[in-house]
Amino acid sequence: MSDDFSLDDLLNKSYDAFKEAETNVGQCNVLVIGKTGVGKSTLINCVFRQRLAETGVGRPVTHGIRQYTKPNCPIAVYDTPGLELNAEQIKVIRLNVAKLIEDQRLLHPKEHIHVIWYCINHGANRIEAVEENWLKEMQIMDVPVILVLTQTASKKPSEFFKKLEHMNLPVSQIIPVMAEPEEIDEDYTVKAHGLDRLVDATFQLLPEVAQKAFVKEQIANIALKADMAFKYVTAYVASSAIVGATPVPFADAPILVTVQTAMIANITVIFGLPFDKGFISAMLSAISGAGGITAVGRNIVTNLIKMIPGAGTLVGGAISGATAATLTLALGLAYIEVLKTYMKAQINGEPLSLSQLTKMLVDLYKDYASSGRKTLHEDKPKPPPNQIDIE
Ligand SMILES: Nc1nc2c(ncn2[C@@H]2O[C@H](COP(=O)(O)OP(=O)(O)OP(=O)(O)O)[C@@H](O)[C@H]2O)c(=O)[nH]1
Ligand SMILES: [Mg+2]
Repeated sequence: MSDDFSLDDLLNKSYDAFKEAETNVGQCNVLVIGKTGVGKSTLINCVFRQRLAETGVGRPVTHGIRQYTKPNCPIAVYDTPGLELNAEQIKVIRLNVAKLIEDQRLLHPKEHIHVIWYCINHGANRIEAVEENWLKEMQIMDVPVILVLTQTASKKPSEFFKKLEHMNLPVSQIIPVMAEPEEIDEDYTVKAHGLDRLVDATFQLLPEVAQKAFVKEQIANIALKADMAFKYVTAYVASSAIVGATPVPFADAPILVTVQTAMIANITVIFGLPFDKGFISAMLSAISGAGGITAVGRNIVTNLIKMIPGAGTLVGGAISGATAATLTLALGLAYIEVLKTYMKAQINGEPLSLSQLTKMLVDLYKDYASSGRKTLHEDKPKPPPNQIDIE
């Protein structure tokens, strides 16, 4: 019989699992290039949670290139602030960008420049020859480039966008965005758009070493976080089923809780949330059906089983593989849904109390466990692509 955990044990375990998950996120390096004023800083700040570019002037790497990082943040953004398109300056920066890419390539794959966002202001309505040449030069450097059309008012493909598409530029994709809402006048505001697509497209281009760090730190595409977290849940469900393949004596239920703890920790990290003792305690209390008790581990499993109608009680004092898998899947899916709601509320500045969140977790868990549903809830359908979002 394995020892059971107290709430404190479980909190410590959760903390360790969280730290472990954090050390496995890798590192992602994004290089943002574009003429001064196109909106590079605005873009960086809107995509990444830590407001990287806003936190000061960054560290000059070489002439014309600055690096933005934060402690414990697995993202580094390189920016070319104040870039004018005069021949002299372009020449220097082009050389320095090429050198940066080559130098980093000599290091561990974690340190490579993984993707370039080349920004052009949509309003400029043209691409200059010097920029076109630069893009061609970048092709040789073998780093994927996304052409970002910044400050694009309309979601409808514009003439400029179509023209760029026809130019067959050496870029992976051309993505129009409006990073921040733009007030046209007191009655009209253009909504932000396109960042979720930019994040999706970037993710597809990243090597594995950079993917998790990128998904974790960006806040422009919550569905991408949920999708990645879901893949982890699937893996944990498989290991719960193995734990339960020979039915788990109920006394060993804490083993199942250990698997679930690691799963919850990984989901939390993918959502880019810090380890919050109050939040985790509240969630644990909610699913164990009580607070401040000693044998929490077993209580959690008993309670998780009790919440599945029909699963009834433990057959012969053991948990079957199927039940173990059901518990873990329902818990993982419910937790992802809670974090999705929580992040969206945070981004929109809507208050959401701890008790609302814990109630949501319990309700979703019951719903998942009893319905046998095995997928996440869809986000509300996107508006048709050609709709202009002026409100
Ligand atoms: N509303 C709105 N304004 C934007 C957007 N992008 C840029 N701007 C505005 O354009 C101006 C320049 O944007 P920055 O992000 O500072 O441009 P930058 O490319 O970082 O410029 P440098 O640092 O000089 O190279 C700012 O006043 C921004 O508010 C956007 O998506 N929406
Ligand atoms: Mg800037």
